[in-house]
Amino acid sequence: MRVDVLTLFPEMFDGVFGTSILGKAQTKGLVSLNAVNFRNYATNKHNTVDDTPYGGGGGMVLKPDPIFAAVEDVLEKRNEETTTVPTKAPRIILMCPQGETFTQKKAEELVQEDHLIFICGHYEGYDERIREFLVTDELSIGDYVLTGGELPAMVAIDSVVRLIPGVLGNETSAVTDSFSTGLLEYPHYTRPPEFRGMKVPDVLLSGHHLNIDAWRREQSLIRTLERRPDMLEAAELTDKERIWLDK
Ligand code: 6GU
Repeated sequence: MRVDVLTLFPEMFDGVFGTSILGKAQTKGLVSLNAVNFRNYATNKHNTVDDTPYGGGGGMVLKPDPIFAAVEDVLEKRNEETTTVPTKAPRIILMCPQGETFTQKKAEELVQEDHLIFICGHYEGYDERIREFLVTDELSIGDYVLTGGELPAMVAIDSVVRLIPGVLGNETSAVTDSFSTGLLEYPHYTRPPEFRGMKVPDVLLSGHHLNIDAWRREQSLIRTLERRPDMLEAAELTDKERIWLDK
């Protein structure tokens, strides 16, 4: 997969793209992550990328031409670097508070793609022609306001890239973690069996794997009921489990 991020602050991505699991994923050749400064595509002599809105009113609006030019250049570069014939059109994703809320389901959809292009702004608005004629998706990460789309883009990229096969060392962890099962995770323990009088539940030390699986499932159900009852409706539960939860 290839991921390009259009931003005025490409240096914000240095740490995230170069470190830990995302850095390793690139070294392994599983993903290519690039941050592009779209100010380099400004067409006026002061390199401005925003302007006052037609019709008046406050705030500045991101101009369409630098964004379109940056996307076109990214596509040209991709075609030069790709030896195989490019097949799939990229997903062009505008990060904005008005977008669809990003979820695990959206991450699972985006990991199927070959090429993602994220657009991050710091402005009151984007020229509507960017939305109408360029982007395929508009994403927000939740109902709170941030100063720009960079942190939200990093959140989305991290959650998509970790789903690429081979990126996580332990392939079962992406399948069993919260949200993929539709339930919150059960409690985890490691050595020592007793720490300052606080004990690990006996069942986990028993070596009885059927009992351990049953305990973990029950703990997941209890935790989800207590913390996120809204998730239970969509979760895959047996009839017995639904009756047990209704009690
Ligand atoms: Cl994508 N952008 C901004 N500025 N704020 C946000 C957001 C995006 N998602 C949640 N808050």
